[in-house]
Amino acid sequence: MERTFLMVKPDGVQRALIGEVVRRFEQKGFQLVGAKLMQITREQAEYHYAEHVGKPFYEGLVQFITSGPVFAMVWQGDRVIAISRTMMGKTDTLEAGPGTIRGDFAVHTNRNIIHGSDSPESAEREINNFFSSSELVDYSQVIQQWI
Ligand code: RTP
Ligand code: MG
Repeated sequence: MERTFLMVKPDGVQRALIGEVVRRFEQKGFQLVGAKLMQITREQAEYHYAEHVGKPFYEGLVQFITSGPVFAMVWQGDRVIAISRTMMGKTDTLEAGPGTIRGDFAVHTNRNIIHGSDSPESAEREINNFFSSSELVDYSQVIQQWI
């Protein structure tokens, strides 16, 4: 079962969009396996955005992502990495279509509500940056199915 790291960024938390984001992924059919509201450290942010070091937007990006609480999540399901990127919409909000999270809620590319892993390698790396294994549930251990 594929897993991905998704995060409601500080703008999304402040705009009260946590529930809206969670609702979309639940209704799509993915399973939430871990979640927490947290203030990320400068070190975590630098590790998370290491691929962007040296780009003109890097420093602003790190400042933004550490500027307030984020809602960090791990979701699982078939092709969840690619499908969640489609549900998020394009990075450039001009190209993020209606019906996507960024298309529906974001105007500026650097205030774009949500992060999602872009590959299996980045998903593993990002999950480990924000969660310990004890914070993730294993649904195969569930004894009774209620739904
Ligand atoms: P994210 O990592 O946050 O999920 O976003 P992404 O994959 O869609 O985009 P990425 O290329 O990884 O860029 C990370 C964040 O940096 C900001 N950005 N600004 N040209 C620009 O001004 C520019 N390019 C990227 C965006 O806020 C993007 O989410
Ligand atoms: Mg990215």
